[in-house]
Amino acid sequence: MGSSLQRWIMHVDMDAFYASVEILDNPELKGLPVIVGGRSTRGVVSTCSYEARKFGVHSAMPLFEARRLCPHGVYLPVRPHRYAEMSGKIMAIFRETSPLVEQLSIDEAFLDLTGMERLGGAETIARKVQNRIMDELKLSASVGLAPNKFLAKLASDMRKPHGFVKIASEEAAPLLAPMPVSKIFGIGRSAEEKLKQFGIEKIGQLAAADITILRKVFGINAEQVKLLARGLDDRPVVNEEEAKSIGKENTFDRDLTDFESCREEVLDLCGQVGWRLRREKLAGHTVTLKVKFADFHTITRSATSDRLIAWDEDIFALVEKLLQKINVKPGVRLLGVSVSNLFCPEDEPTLGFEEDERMKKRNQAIDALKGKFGENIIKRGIAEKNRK
Ligand code: TTP
Ligand code: MG
Repeated sequence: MGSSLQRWIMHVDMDAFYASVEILDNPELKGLPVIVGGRSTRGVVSTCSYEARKFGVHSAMPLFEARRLCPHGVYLPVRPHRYAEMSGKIMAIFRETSPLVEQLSIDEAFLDLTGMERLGGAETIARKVQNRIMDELKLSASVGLAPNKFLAKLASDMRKPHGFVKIASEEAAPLLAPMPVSKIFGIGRSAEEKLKQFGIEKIGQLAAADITILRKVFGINAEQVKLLARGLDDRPVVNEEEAKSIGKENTFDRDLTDFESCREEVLDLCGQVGWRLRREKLAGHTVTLKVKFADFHTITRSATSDRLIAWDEDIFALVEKLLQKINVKPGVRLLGVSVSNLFCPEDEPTLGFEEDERMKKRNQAIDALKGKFGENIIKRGIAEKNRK
């Protein structure tokens, strides 16, 4: 990998984050199955305590199903501001620890701990971070420490809750070999199925696979996937500039009161944001939907994806979900869509698979037209029919 300095990357992911914050604020709930969801989440579980997981309850499960599996659980509505507040305190500890912190979502981040030997070395520092979160914030985090991002994230997930897993370079290949290929982020259902047709189900088989076979499944990303399968990943930890985002918003002449017209406007905005992103050769991990209501009350809702997002369809898929959770009946005056957590895709493997290829072609065709005739030449999808 060129560099002589051994890299140490730490990945921290909070345990049952929303539920843990609820228990922090209501200590009498400690040890009980606590399920958080509802109100602004359209009846699905956001997360639940590990006690509730024993009953089979998990994130994104409909609440009625959770109630069936765990009728004696404590059901609480989400309190996004409170979680964001605690998230800020956690991130502050990270930023005191390392100058290189990359926040991935509300409850997880990478910290680059390379070259901190004089401060006691990576493991000492990583344990100190985990202890500080417990001592100062009374919250439990799981930690992975490894020579790269891929392994660090894998490690933090291995002994949840309150795990601490360190993976050394030489341990990576034997550890990965028996794992299913789906453990590699970016390998979804369809790629998994294709690999299976070639008899590849375990990461070890992927690491040893013929590159021409992998090209059939992963296209230009085949080499990258093969490196990941061998436990190699040289993506840097990137300080995200929170202020940096690309977005577009639209104020309407008349307030929108039905979901369908909001959806159309949002689709149009996604097309504009996607075009701007691609023009700047950027892609992002986080999409944000901003809604200003008739009474000027404004809310923002964000979703973060492991994958880099730059195609209109990907942006829209996430934003549409966010929109579905919002009651637009009171009247929507303004809608905005933005993408943040930006990177140059070349810096990161966007494991684009076959369904992405069609999307890519479609987006590129639109981009070519917009580049030639200006941004307003095309409105995306359903928005087209209602415009002159
Ligand atoms: P996660 O880190 O995926 O889950 P978690 O922290 O609750 O539990 P774990 O110990 O397995 O890490 O997500 C962080 C928070 O994001 C979670 O507490 C609630 C929210 N969330 C949702 O609202 N919906 C979802 O589908 C998921 C996965 C998370
Ligand atoms: Mg978590």
